[in-house]
Amino acid sequence: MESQKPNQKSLNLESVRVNHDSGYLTTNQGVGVNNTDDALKAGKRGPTLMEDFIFREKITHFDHERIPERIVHARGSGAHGYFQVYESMSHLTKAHFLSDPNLVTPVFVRFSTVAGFRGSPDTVRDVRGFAVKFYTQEGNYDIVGNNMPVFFIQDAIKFPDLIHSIKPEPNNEMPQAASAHDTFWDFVVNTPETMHNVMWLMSPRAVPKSYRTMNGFGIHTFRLVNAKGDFKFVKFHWKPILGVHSLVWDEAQKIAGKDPDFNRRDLWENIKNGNPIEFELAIQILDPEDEFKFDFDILDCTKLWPEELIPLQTIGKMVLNKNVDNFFAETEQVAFCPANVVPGIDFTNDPMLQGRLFSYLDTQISRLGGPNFQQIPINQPLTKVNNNQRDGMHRMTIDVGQTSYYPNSLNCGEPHAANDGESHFEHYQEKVEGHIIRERSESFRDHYTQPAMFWNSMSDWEKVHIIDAFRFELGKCKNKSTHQRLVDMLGNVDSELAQKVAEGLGAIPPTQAANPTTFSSPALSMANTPKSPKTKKVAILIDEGFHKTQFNAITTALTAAGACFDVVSCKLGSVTADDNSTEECNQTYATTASVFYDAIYIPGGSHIELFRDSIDVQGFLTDAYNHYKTIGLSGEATALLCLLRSGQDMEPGIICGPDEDMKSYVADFIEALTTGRHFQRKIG
Ligand code: HDE
Repeated sequence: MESQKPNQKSLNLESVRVNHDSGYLTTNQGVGVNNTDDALKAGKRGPTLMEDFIFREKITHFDHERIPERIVHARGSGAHGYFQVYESMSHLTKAHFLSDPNLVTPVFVRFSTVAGFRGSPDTVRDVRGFAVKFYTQEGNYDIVGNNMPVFFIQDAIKFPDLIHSIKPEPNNEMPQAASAHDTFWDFVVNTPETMHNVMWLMSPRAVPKSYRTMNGFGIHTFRLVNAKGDFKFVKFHWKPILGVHSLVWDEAQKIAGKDPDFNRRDLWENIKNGNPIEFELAIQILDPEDEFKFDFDILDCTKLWPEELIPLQTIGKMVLNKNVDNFFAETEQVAFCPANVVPGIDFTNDPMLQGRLFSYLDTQISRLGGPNFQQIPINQPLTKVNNNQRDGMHRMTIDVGQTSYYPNSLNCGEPHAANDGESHFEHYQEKVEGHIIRERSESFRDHYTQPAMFWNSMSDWEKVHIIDAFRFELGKCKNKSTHQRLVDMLGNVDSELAQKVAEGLGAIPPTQAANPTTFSSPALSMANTPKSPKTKKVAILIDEGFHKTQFNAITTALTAAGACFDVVSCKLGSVTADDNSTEECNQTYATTASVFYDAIYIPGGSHIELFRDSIDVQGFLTDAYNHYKTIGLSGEATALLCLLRSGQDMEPGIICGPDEDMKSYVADFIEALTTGRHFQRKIG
């Protein structure tokens, strides 16, 4: 059930929604059509006639159904919702939507991957886009962010090179949606400023479990300006209430084949089922006097602000609660732009941000076919658009009147320049001076301290993931000199990391390894993220003769904990339990797999005899085990322990039992499910 907050101001999409559930077919001119299956011909087997305007119109429209996909972030999924600030932030900003806790601001969010084409799988190793459009009462405001707090390069002029290197190679258009190829890593080893974002890209953050469980970051340093004209530097963060959770690499690869829409489906179904998708907005604030206080430049977007130095303040919440009606009209046609700001929020001189302020408007003009894309319903602000811009491709409004210029007398000077009492944007009057120069600031030169801090902050399992990822990615590169150069680069980050990657690649470990810092930031590790059983999904494997009481105990507990489950068997339909009652199976071994679940549970019963020799059950158990997931075996099902690599050993996340009434068994299972993955388990 999709819900809407009672006083949620809705977007103006209602007037353009068209239901096609009744009535007769027509052409685009509204002329009725009684046959849409046969073209007009001279004789039943004769040539098709040019005069068939019905045929020509239908085919012509079809021929032009596609628009250019986004050059980056082509693959995305969107949802509607709302944002509300917890307390007035008017001491920091004059933005209305951040000043009034009673104000409910509609939002549209688009999550995306970066490198893949529009039809590429969701679970590839990549940065994720996290773009939010706030339809505020003072105009549209966009935070066009990513799920990692830093970026690969420091100057926007390098962006085409970065993207050309990561996209499929131009001679053979391979590989799709992957950084694991020669050109990307060739760019990396020639561009040391990429090191920090590359560390994040090799970490589990690059394979989020769902769009609901990843962070968002505005990345750049922005400015908040209050009514008095005072400003503070600010960084924006989105924090998922359910915590930040990722896939493991083997799982991500399997899902990419079995369900390329995995993240999109998860978002869609959770909204459809009425599960709140919640992110808190948090900010880091820096006084202008502290601009030069740190060993990094706050205008350098390859650096983050450690939370331990500049703490996060949580200021509001965003809830996504409505799916789109039409993917193309909303998710595909939405146009984000970092230059979309409202009074009270302003830019800084970050050279990446400055470049982006140009690029997005420019790209929309070719992607959406002209300068009027703001008039597409999903892009329209709630406020009245009032100016003298006219005409152009696909103009939707009929602009009435004789004048389309300012100043004018013929229209009594209207529309007029906003007065002091009327909401309007004024740029912060920063004093700037300098020589015209094509150079990078000295303060942008350190490329290794923060990657080292990131590495120091990782838990053991995150470190293993990172080492394996480097070995995988570079292992896919044919050019051996790239291997060595990357290992040498890693030597500037951490000697152990460089050593282990070198081992995997058959490269020479760097002779001079330097660890530039011992500083670590616990906030950067996913090990410290909130954990919850809510919306987690369990596969319950059953067959004829399963133990109904045990089944009921688990399903009741899962529902109470806000988790959900699929009942999986070798065929769809009902399966008879030991008490002769029946249970409906909604998935089979052909339609689903362990990789789609957070845990599996097998109740006891006579079906265990069948399960011992079942390749399907064994497959489920092996994958769940190797992906560190909770495995629940009760009653006779404990005999299946022998199918696990560990044999009879009790290991973390393997819940065997039960006690008489399943009470403590069920509690243990839910606790293990809440924990998530059991990385202490030894695999391999
Ligand atoms: Fe983008 N980026 N970008 N980017 N970006 C686009 O705009 C660009 C950068 C981000 O769901 C494009 O509408 C340049 C950083 C997201 O529709 C394009 C530079 C961050 C999305 C573009 C960057 C982002 C885009 C392509 C270097 C994180 C998808 C289609 C200065 C803060 C938004 C489009 C959506 C999309 C340019 C770097 C995030 C070409 C030149 C840094 C989430 O305009």
